[in-house]
Amino acid sequence: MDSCIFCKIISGEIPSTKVYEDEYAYAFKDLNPQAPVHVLVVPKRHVKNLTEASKLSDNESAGFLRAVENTARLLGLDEGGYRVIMNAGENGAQTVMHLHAHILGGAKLSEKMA
Ligand code: DGP
Repeated sequence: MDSCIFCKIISGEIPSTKVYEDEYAYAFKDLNPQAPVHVLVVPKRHVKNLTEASKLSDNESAGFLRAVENTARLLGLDEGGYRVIMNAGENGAQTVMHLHAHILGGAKLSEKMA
C-alpha cells in the first residue's frame, strides 16, 4: 500500500533497525520504546489490523505468528517472558494502520494492561 509507513519500512524506503525477517514478516525496533525492549512485528502483506486478519492466507497468518515467536527468541526474551500487544482501531489506540504486534520485554512489566 503506497501511503503506509510500515509498507515503506518493509520495502526499505523508510529506514528501520531490523531485528528479524523471513518470507512472511519483518520485525524492527519501535521508534518510541515503551519498555527496555520494544520491537514491532508486521506481516509483509498489508492488512489494516486484526479485523482484517482473515485477508491473510493461512500460511501468512501462521508465518506472522511464528515470526513473533522467532523474534522474541532472537531477542533473548523467551526465558524470562514478554508481552505481546496488538492494537486495533480507534478505541484500541492504533496509530499505524498496518497489522502489527508489539513485543515488550526486558523487565518485569506492570500487571495493568491499560
Ligand atoms: P500503534 O499505536 O499500535 O499503532 O503503534 C504504532 C507504533 O509504531 C508506535 O509505537 C510507534 C511506531 N512507529 C510509528 N512510526 C514509526 C517509524 O517510522 N519507525 C518505527 N521504527 N516505528 C514507528
